[in-house]
Amino acid sequence: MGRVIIHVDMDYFYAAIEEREDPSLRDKAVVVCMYSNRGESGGAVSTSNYIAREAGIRSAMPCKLARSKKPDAVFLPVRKPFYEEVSANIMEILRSNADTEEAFEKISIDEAFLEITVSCKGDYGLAEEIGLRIKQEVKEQERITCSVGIGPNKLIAKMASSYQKPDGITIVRPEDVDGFLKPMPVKELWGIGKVTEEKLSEMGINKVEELASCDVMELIAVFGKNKGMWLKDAASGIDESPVKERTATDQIGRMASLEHDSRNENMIFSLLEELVDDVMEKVRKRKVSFRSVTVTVIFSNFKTSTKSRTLNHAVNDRDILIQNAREMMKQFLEKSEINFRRIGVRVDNLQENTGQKSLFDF
Ligand code: TTP
Ligand code: CA
Repeated sequence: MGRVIIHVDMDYFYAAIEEREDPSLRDKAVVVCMYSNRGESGGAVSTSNYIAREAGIRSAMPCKLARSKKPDAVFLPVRKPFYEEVSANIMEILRSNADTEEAFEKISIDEAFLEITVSCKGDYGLAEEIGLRIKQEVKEQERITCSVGIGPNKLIAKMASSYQKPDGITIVRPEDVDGFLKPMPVKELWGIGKVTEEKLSEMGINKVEELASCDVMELIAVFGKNKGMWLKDAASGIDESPVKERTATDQIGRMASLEHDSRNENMIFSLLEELVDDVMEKVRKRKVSFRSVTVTVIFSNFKTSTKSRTLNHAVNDRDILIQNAREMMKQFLEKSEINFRRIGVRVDNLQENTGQKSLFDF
């Protein structure tokens, strides 16, 4: 049975989060800017929503230029730590849809691969259902949209997810790979940069179809063995690289909904214990320790809040986790009168275990 891989890419991620937080932005052009120490006049565009893109605004463009293209756009500063919280929640939703905990690979703040070969039994109809379910879960739980690509390997899944954006889903079955790839310009192949594109163009190769039929020896002569073979494979839709977690520097987290929206301390703390147990099971399985603990609450009005603590040193101790998580949860309960809808707990700053088991070893 061939593999079935999903790639998920959030739509206009930073700007989408800002729209979610302030619904009055929804029909306006929104530009998220990374300001430099020279203030508003320096700085580049991180991203913008699709209304702003229609005015020609692009990532990495100077904010000043963006402002001249669309003076009535709303310009907001980047809030990276907040976007990272949202990202972590989304990654947990995605990971929970993969075949196993390990069949998951985050590749950036808003993109990940997951393997679903076993869950869909190799059937692309079932795979599409899983893709739609993921889109729905992300929309319901985080209220932002994503685009999904499904294919027989990472290369095809990645390219499929950008085929229909925003809020799209594109399925490329093994028998459709050739038809999908061949008409594309070579620069659309995931992994081909500007320099490679130019070198290929000098060789008279502009379309994927031309690259696929090129003699591999000719490619090796220009690009070297590894790259030459990779180009030939990629153009033929071949990619055997596994979906694999990259490092332990990630985080481990769990979120779940309460039985019903509530501020009942017993109900909240008992769910928190379950989440902590799930997190600890994974911490042990991955043989890591953690240095920060984060608690997230999604309120019944869908507002999301998080609190984090950094510990003196890395531990893998359930008691320390539950104690910190409970304390932060208590602060949420004291501060807010709104019912809780979902809660989450997460550990970050992971380190490989070096032998010590708990705080007592320090
Ligand atoms: P992308 O996935 O490249 O872009 P996007 O999610 O904003 O839009 P799309 O709908 O086309 O996928 O990048 C993800 C986030 O990374 C983006 O929201 C902001 C950030 N980013 C930068 O800060 N600078 C950049 O130059 C780019 C490309 C992205
Ligand atoms: Ca994106």
